[in-house]
Amino acid sequence: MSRWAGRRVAVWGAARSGVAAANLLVDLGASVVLSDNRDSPEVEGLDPRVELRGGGNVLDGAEVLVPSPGIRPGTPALRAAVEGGVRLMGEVELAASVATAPIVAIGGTDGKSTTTEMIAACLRAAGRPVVVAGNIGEPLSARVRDVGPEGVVVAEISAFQIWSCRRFAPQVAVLTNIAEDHADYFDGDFEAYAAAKLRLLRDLPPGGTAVLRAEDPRVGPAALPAGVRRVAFAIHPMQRGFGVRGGQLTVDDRPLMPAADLPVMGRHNQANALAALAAGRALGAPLGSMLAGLRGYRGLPHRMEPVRTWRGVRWINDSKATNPHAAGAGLRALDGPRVVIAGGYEKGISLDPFLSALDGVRHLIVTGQTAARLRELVGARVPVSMVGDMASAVQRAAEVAEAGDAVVLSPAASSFDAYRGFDERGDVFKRWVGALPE
Ligand code: UMA
Repeated sequence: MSRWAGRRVAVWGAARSGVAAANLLVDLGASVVLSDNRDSPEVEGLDPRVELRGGGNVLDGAEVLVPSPGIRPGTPALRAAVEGGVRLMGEVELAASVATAPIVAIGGTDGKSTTTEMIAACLRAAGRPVVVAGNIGEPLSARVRDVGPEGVVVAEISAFQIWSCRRFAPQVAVLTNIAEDHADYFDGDFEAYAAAKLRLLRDLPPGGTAVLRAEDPRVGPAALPAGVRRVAFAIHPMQRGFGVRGGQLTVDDRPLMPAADLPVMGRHNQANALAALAAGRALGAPLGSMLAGLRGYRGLPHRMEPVRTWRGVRWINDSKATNPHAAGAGLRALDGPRVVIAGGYEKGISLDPFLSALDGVRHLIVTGQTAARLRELVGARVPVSMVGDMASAVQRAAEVAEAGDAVVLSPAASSFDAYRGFDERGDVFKRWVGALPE
């Protein structure tokens, strides 16, 4: 009998994660109440055995509480529930507890989704059945049982998903870096955010592997549990682990393939590819097959995505650059003069990693909540235009760009000031770029 049989569980947040967790729990025999702050939550695909409540989050006698990632650790109702003795369980922890395939978990601030997709490409090229889930899109609880022990679950894990886990033990954990982001979610406490990121390593089992970005001052030297293998990667020469020397991706300083063979641009993507190779090797995939997988990798939408060449100007959509660090990495991946469209939701974090990547930029167009702050900080270094929306931003970029330039949507901010998510923002950008008259 399942350990959930007859147990009462509350799931908070009736969006994708909450619905998937509730469905999995009733399947395992639990009695589940799913609740949401919205008065009448509209949910799709909910198992009829789940009790759905609107107008606030409830426990209703539950001994375990599964909060959605969108619910912050400081939420008063959640604090009160924990103080009252309820046991917290993360949605990804619940999912992992029923997995029969090994899990590779990808965390860190930047490059998670691309690394996740690259790992999947490497493993598929090696003939392994793969499920990709987690923060990248479909909740882990919805997909974790779609693959058996011969396959691999490749899970992108955000800080929002991991803080609520008591135990989350993937076979392989990858940490890309830890940079400033999401200060608002953790009540302005960067150390709490960094700790949530490092939390991914805490429960690795003996025989498990941690794949760690060597250049990152927190990630490189991170403490590991006993018996866990440490594999380093970096975009500089590495005697041990995965590195780059003389334009070649290397393992233990032996050349593997020219970095230029990667179909996606930028040094940050070299780092993502090295992490993917390290993770795949830890799961037994042969390097040769994985290199073929990387050569065939086509990249994700909204990440330095080429949109159109218009009158000799290349338009690039990097809407996924939702923090200054990711935006800076994308801009550094380009050569030559360019026009940048930036701005978005104000998270109150330092914009320096973005500002330091503006060398050689011909014109900066700012919009959204962070527009005024960006304009003030840039000062006289780069000509700046301030505009009200994406349509005007694309229009202004078309006026100032010259043949040979690249125009990049590089927000350096989340999209929530004007859009439902980075994908909607990127789609709106692409639509306006597509509408520019020949
Ligand atoms: N709600 C309550 N009580 C509260 C607060 C919110 O009931 O106190 C309700 C809201 O009314 C809403 C629901 O909770 O109905 C929100 O749930 P959610 O925001 O967790 O939404 P999901 O659809 O479950 O999406 C989550 C992730 N969302 C967040 O982390 C904010 C998705 O990541 C993830 O893809 C999905 O699970 C599947 O795993 C998105 C994201 O923005 C892409 N992630 C951040 C990022 O990448 O930067 C971390």
